[in-house]
Amino acid sequence: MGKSLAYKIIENNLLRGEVVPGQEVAVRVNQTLTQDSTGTMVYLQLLAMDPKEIKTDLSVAYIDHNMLQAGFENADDHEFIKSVAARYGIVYSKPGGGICHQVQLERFAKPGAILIGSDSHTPTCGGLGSLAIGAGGLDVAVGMAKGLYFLTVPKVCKVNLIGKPAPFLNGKDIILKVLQARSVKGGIGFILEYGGEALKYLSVTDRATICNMGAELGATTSIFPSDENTLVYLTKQNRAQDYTPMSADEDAMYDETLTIDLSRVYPMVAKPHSPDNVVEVSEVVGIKVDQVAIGSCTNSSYSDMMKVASILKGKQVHPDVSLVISPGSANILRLLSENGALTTMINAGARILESGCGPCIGMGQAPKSGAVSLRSFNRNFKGRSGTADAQVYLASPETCAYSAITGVISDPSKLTEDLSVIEPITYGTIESYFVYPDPLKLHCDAIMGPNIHPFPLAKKVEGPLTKTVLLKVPNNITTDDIVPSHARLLPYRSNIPYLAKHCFTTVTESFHDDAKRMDGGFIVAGENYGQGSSREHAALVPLYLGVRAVIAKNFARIHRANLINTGILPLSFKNPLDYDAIDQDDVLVLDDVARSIQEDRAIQIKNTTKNTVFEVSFNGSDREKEVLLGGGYLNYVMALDLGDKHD
Ligand code: MIC
Ligand code: SF4
Repeated sequence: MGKSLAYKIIENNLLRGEVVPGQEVAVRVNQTLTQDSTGTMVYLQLLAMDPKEIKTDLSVAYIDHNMLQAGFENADDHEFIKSVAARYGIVYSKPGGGICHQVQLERFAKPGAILIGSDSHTPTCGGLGSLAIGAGGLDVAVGMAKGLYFLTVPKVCKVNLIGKPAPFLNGKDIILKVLQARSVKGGIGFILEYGGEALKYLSVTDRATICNMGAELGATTSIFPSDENTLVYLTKQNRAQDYTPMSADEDAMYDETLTIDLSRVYPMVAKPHSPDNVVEVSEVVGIKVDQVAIGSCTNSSYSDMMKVASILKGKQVHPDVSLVISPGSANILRLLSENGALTTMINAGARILESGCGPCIGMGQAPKSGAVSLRSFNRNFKGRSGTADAQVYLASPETCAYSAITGVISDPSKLTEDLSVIEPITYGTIESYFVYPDPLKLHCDAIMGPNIHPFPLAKKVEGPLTKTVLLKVPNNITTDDIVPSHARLLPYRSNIPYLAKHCFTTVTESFHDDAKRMDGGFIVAGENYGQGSSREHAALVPLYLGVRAVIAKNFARIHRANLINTGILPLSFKNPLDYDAIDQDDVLVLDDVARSIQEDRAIQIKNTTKNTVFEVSFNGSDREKEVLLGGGYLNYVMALDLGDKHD
């Protein structure tokens, strides 16, 4: 029986286990990437393991998130990451070089390779056929130190693309259409594998946009086969030698199929405050916009920027709109400056930002109070822009650029300009933002400025546990809710006590004080708890505040792994209706918890406030049980015997 592309890549890199959905396997990690806001933790953990050398073919440490240097903190983080990169032979991408996913796509990603990144949008490189997976920081540190990654084998959904897309259509419209069909929970437990007769119409960068926002569906990753379009892209990046044609077998079996007719997809927009709150742009045309932001790892490619320039050519940004543009990499910025597109943007009145995440993670450009901000980004969670009451809409760069001129949300299918982009024969490269490993610096010391603090250590799961429900939250709580991120907080990603003061502040102001007063406790949650970012701070901060278990209807994949890695129990209701019968401040007793986990039994929970009993389960692999019972992943991994399959 034929195999999907995703399963072929897993099998090619299999170290342990069987490729059966729901089973945990260990795979060889070919490449890793980190970015700076998760990177400080990753590299503190790598230092704790202190391997002689890294085991990947290539690891890259990007600086792209914490670019504002309002104080010494971010610069300290950059220096720390740079020094650890030198110590272990990791490529360092300096601030200004570009957004990790865009640069990885341009310079390093390879068809068929397994890439693990400490950022939830790592799947972007699925656009050229890598199996690229977002993971918690410790998983990425282990990927570098031990060359392996543990993965619960997902099911595979084939997304069958048919029909010819209209010229105004962007990969963004296609993935928003998928989000509309499947919701932010719709990809959980799946890899989305794209195929079908319409593949030929999609460039690698459109494919990358689609894979990028697969993260918003909760999918483990998304992947496209590598074909002629991939070869064209790699050739233009001067690395045709990295091309390998890879695809699913003709008779591949899939667990599900979703067909999308691209000839019937129109410009789409996600309304506040969730990426799946999607409608056609035509339904919201005319809403006044205050800010337009174009860029991010979703839509900052050369062709996206060129389409924006075509729309802005000879026009002026509306007087009531602030337009900010951040090209995805220094190389794209260079190309735009050489071919005059940058001049076009400046003439139109755009504010040009350096190549980085910028406003996407609230690193500057917070909109005014109550503003409507239209963004070509991937997340519009409440408050993420840095302005609590801003209304953030997500759309394609074409929709954004057109709306920036008109001052209201506008439908790019009405544009008369020719938006086709003539790509250069070669994109060329810039080496100046990379610091490559230097044999003389291997084993050098890490430079730890005062902003670098140690991380809290996981606790062993022991019972019985008697604690209070500190907080009860609804479905789809994001890691942005658990540990908010914006210009005022991002500089403290290596200062867990500081971040703890802001834990859950989008939900309640009192979580930190309640947790301290009650010496920790439990969190009760609905579905898809911990969706969004990969930040393991959303587990480390609750760990620091004494949270011992999260009892939820179900969990987002990366966050669940982060909870286990830090020794916090992710427990699922046996009967989801029991969620309704618990309130904040109830006291719960978890009996015999360690033994129940060991023996795969349901865990009995007594609600002593309500005088009721209900059951939860852990549902984890043997390894995950060992990690929890042994005091976290770092302990586990330090004692790991790699066996003879791993060289
Ligand atoms: C995001 O887009 O939410 C981030 C910021 O890139 C995060 C990583 C982080 O929190 O540092 C992500 O997507 O994983
Ligand atoms: Fe950066 Fe935004 Fe992409 Fe996250 S989603 S990596 S913050 S550009």
